[in-house]
Amino acid sequence: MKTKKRPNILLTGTPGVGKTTLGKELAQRTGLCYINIGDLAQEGQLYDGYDEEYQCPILDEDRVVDELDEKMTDGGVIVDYHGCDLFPERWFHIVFVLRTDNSQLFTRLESRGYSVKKLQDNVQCEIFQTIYEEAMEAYKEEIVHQLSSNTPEDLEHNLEQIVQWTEQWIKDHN
Ligand code: DAT
Repeated sequence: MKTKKRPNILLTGTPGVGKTTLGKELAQRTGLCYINIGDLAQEGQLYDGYDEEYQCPILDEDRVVDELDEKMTDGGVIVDYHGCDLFPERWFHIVFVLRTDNSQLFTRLESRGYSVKKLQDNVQCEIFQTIYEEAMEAYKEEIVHQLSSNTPEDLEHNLEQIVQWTEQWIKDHN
């Protein structure tokens, strides 16, 4: 029996913009598989050294890509990560860059107990739209979309839009 073709979706953006919240609910509503790259790296210890400045392990990007490649080729995966140029371009059918207003993002990250430096760096990353630009360079511009992620209403709206897009993609490709 041939299984249905399903799309791969990348959710990216600065830490705290709401990728995990959106991704998990999206997986519930679409039946796609949610993968958080941070958790995957932690579970498999897919690290290559330690960043003293940020006090965190450095992701071994090649091993992350190797680990996921087969699953991504099968399709039906939602990937959540605060970066996007480490993945093969062919993996994704659509890329969403979540965006949050600075003051709102600051409050969310503060409640995570981030250090002052990490807080400032992340809010700056959002101000300079670093991840959006990374996505526009790494993928075809027409598959990259920005989503406002400030309020619960934004979350619901984004969910509805992406569920609809996913259903349409499945219809069109099967
Ligand atoms: P990320 O995975 O991008 O780091 P998250 O999903 O963990 O972000 O969300 C960070 C916090 O913000 C968390 O407390 C939930 C909240 N949040 C997420 N999306 C939101 C939205 N659209 N409106 C209000 N709060 C939101």
